[in-house]
This record gives sequence, C-alpha cells and structure tokens, in this order.
Amino acid sequence: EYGYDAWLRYRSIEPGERREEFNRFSGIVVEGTDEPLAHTAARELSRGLSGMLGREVSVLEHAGDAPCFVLGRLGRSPIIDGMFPEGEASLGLGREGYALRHEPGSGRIAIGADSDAGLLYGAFDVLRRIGTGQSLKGLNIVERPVNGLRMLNQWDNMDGSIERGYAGSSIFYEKNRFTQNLERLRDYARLLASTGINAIAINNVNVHRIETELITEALLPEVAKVAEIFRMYGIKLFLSINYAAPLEIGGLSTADPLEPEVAAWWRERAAEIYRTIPDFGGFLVKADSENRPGPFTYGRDHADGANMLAEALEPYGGLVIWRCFVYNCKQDWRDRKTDRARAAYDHFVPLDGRFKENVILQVKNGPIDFQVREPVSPLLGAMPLTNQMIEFQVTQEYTGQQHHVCYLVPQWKEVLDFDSHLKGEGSTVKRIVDGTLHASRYSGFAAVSNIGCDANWTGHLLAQANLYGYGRLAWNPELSAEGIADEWIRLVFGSDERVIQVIRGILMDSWSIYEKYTAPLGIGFMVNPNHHYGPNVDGYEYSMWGTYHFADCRGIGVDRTIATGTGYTSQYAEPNQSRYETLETCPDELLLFFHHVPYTHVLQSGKTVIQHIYDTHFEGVEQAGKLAELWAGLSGLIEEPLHRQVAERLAEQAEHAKEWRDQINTYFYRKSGIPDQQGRRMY
Ligand code: BDP
Repeated sequence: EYGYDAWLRYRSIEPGERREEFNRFSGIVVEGTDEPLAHTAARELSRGLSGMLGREVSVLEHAGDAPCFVLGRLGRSPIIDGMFPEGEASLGLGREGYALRHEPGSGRIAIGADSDAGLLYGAFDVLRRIGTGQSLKGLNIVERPVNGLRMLNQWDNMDGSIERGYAGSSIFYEKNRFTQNLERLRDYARLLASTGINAIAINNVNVHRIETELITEALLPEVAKVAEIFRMYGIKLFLSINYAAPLEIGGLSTADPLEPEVAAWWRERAAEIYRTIPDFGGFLVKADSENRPGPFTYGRDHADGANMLAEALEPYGGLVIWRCFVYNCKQDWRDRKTDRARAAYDHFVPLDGRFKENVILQVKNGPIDFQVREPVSPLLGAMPLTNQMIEFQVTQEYTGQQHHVCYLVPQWKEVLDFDSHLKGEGSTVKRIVDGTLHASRYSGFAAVSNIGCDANWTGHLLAQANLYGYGRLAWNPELSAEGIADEWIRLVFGSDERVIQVIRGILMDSWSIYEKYTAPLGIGFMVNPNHHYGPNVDGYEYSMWGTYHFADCRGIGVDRTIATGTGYTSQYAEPNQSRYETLETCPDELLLFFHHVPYTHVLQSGKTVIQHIYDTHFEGVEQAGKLAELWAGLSGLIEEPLHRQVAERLAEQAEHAKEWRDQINTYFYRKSGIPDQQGRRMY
C-alpha cells in the first residue's frame, strides 16, 4: 500500500457493533433506471462494501426480505417512492442531489435521486459514512451541491509534462500521445466523483501547438475516449483552447473574433466536437495573458473574444470559461498604473453586462497568483451581470510544491467566508461563487489539480487531503477544514484516535507554519524565478513577471493605497476599502501587501515588522521540525510504506525551512541593520 487507493481504500471494518450492522445487508438493487451512471453507482457501492466487509456484497436483481441498499430514481419505482412518499417536489433534490433514508421495518437503506448523478453521489456518501465509522441507523438526510460547477483544471501537456506539476508526469499523455493506461484515468475519475467533482479540463491553459489540435479530427476520437471514462463518473470534459487556432491550424490569416470567417471556423469546430462528444462541456480559455494570444492583438476586448466562442458552443449547451488572469507581464513597475494586483479588475469590470450567458469568467482567489497569503480578489462579485467562478490552486506552486505539507482548505475557507460587502453585509465570496448573490446562471469552483503519475497521485501523501478537501468544499463550502481533514484521515489511515489527532493537528497547523518561514506579511513570492521553489528574496523581483517587495534600508512593502500608492484598495467596497487603506486597521497578515512601512513599524501584534520577520522565521523552522517529530511518533501505528514516505518529506521540509529562515532573516538583517532583540544568530 503506497497510497494509490487514496481515500477509496475501503479498509476493513473492525469486528464489533458497526460491522454487525452492515453485515446484515444482502446486497444492492437498482430501481427505476438503467442508465450507465446508476450502474456505476451500484458498482461503486458494491466495491466499497465488499472491501470494508471482506465479503462480496453484490448487485441483486430484486430486493428480497433481507436488508439491502436500494438505489433508485424518484417517481419511477414503487420501492423508492414507498420510501420517499413525499416525492421529489418536497425533497427538492435538483439535478445532482440525493436523499438517504433508513427504513427501520425492512432494514433497507434507500438512496433516492432525481438524476443518475445524484445516485452516484449518494452511493459515495453512504460509503464515506461507513468508512468514517458512522452508523446508518435512523439515517434521513437530503443533500444537494451548493455549487453548480465543481471543476478541476489539469495543467497537463501532451509531451507528458505538467505545468507546475509536483507529482510526477501526466497521467493523461505520454510522448505527445494519449496514455494507454485508461485504468488509471478511470481511477482518477472515481476519486474525483467520490468528492463531488463534475467537470474537468484535460489540458494545460497554456496550449502549445500539439494541444491546439485536440479540437481536430486527428485527436477528437482520443478525447472522446477520455470523455467516456469521465462521463461514467458524472464528470463533463472541457478542453483548453488556443485563441490563435484559426491561424495556427486553420489556415486562416487572422484569429480576429469579429472576422466572420473566424467565427465560422469555430462554429465548424464546435459542430465537429459535438458530433464526437455530444455532452462536451466547453472551452477553457487563457487569452492575452503571459504571452498567450488573444483578442487584444486585433484591438478587440475580452467580451468580443469570449462571445464569439460562446456563440459557436451555444447551440449545444456548451460553456466558455474565460480566465481573468490577465496582466502585463512585461511591466517595469515604474508606472504605478501597472500594479499587477489591479489588472484583472481594471480589465474586466468595464465589460460587465457584455458577456453572453454561456460565458463564465474564472477568477483566481487572489489578485496576484496563488501566494501563501493574498487578499481576496476584488473582481469576485464586482460584475453583477456576469457569470463568475473562483479558481483555486490545489497544486502547491507557491506553497511548498508537495515537498512541504500545506493543507490549503483553511486558506480556501478564509477566502470563501470573506465578506465583500458588495451588496451589504453578508455578501460573502461563497455566495458570489454559488451564484446566489447576483442570481447568476452559471457559477462555481475551478482549481488546478495536484495529481501526476506518482504512485500516491500527489507526491506528498498528505497533499491528497487538498484534492479531497477541494471537492468536498466545492460541494459544500460550509464544511469545516477540520471536519474535512478528519474524514480524509479516517478513510486513509483508519480510526485510531491518536493517529487521527496527530495528523489532523499537522494538517491544520501546516499553512500557518509554511507562511511563517516564507514570505512575510502578505508580501508574496521571494521564490526562485521560473520553478518558484525555494527562497530567493530578490529572485522574483527582477524578473519581468515581477511583483515587488520594494525593500530598501528603510522599509518594505507595496503601497497600494489610494492616498499615496497604486490605488488598488479602491477596488474594494466599504468597509474593506478603508480597512485596507488605513495603516492602523490593515490586518497584520496583509500589511506589506497594502503598505510600504519602515522596519520599525509596530504591528497590531505589538511587534515591529523586522522583529516579526525574525521571530516567525525562527518559530516556523522550529514548528516544521516538530511536525517531523510528531509524525515519527506514529511509527508502528500506520502502515510502514505510508509512514516512511511522509517521514521523508517532513524531514526534507524541516531542512528546507532552515534555508528559508536563514536567507530571509539574513537578508533583512543586512538590509535594515537592526539586530534581533533575542540576539539569535544570523548568517
Ligand atoms: C502562474 C503559473 C503559470 C501559469 C499561470 C496561469 O506560474 O505557470 O501558467 O499561473 O495561471 O501561477 O495561467
């Protein structure tokens, strides 16, 4: 066991009360549907129960007298309707919801839904309950996903590499061809569906020449095979497209979205795609960003650009997911108007109301780029007439690259709970993203996946919790980070309370520990250029892609105030705007994102900025070391191969944290000339 089965391990249930409860079940019956997805649900239930009970729990033709699981569509089966007499109208399950109910008399457990997808999610819910040690007695619940789109973006390239991939190479492609290992794709689909994911884009947003051809006859049959695998798990397939495709592969002399021959070319592509994949999800587009082509080349804006594609997909119900990660990567920062943090808002807000209904803007959670700490993007919710979805990064580009443990669910929760105040108090990001704040037609979550071909999928075993947590949170943002961690731990490591407590503690502390020994107070980056791993205080600063810490001998931070800085704070509604604008009220953890201050500036915590930098870096290293010790204490309580692989990563993290500490502390000691109050050694 190396972690391949992840949270679908289906560990054997210990003898005892629970095992007896489930041992009574004779099997599974499917009622009122013959759709493939319902059969997937039944098969998954059978596989999970068989694993946990150590005997075959099979799919039966008919429900007999013995207790069984009944999976079925409401309004189509007397057994199911008998168990849910109130009917769909009052249950309100919607397109993907389900109801679970235990019938004490017959001992049956019913999974009722108005869709086959609902049955699949219901089946995985039952398995999760059993796997986390819960009883199903008296069960009576209704569940429906809070977010419509629950998507993963693979940044996989057909040469087998992955943009920012930290867990081996692609499971989708090898040497410019599709993988032959369809089994692994199926296993990935299972993992995703079990957390509620319902959409996937299977190629990198940076589309190279070869992936440009994914929308052509040459490669569509292969795409269709992959689509079929994901379809079996209720997951719709999307492709990232190259905006210059009409030029690069279409033989046209332009990709201008307002040129009729360009629109016709895309219409023809859409027709072909839908002939091959009738339920194709749509296009994911990175345009005019980091040297990618886009409508700006032709003097058109992003509404022109997106709408042309949207028209092509519209007859088939397809979507255009248009990314808002647009900024000038060749800026030189002498011009304050080019504050990268401002860019997405400045570009897109003026276009509100101009996008077609099947366009969704995908907005990164923060205004810069998935840093360990950023404010929430002010673009989220700022376009009431436009569909939006949030983009998170499950892959840990700036948060330790799956060599360091960094459980990101607490970070995502903070973002989702942030109150934008755009429509008064309670205008939280989660309400923008679930579409309720502005009554959006489409909305939801997207995130960059963290998996690759490593045996345990994610490189660092504990990084699996991020993938699991992402799906669970997309389904229901009210779940707690701790509760999600708890589920994942129980499913992977079992029910030993000491194991659960230690791993939960490690996960829950990991983000703050990582933040402590890396870039301080919201300043971001300080990483090596290109690969972005490891400390390099000035490294990013002088790269063309830069953001700046503006550190000199007097102070540090980016002045983004209206009064004296880039004016970025003006993009927030009150009271957030004033809170960030005013030095005294700006939260410590974001201080250097919003303000340039002397090293002697006293934080709300009572410490000076420089002392905070020293202290957190020493503390972070100490705590990273403790993580390794805590883990060592679990030796013998979890399977050796699982224990060993995490121990190795934690040891690496503890060492690497020291490098971070020493580089950052020494840099600022030399720059500021201010000694550490505790007289600790600097290098
Ligand atoms: C940045 C990555 C870059 C991605 C880009 C994006 O460094 O590799 O292509 O985001 O989101 O974080 O498009």
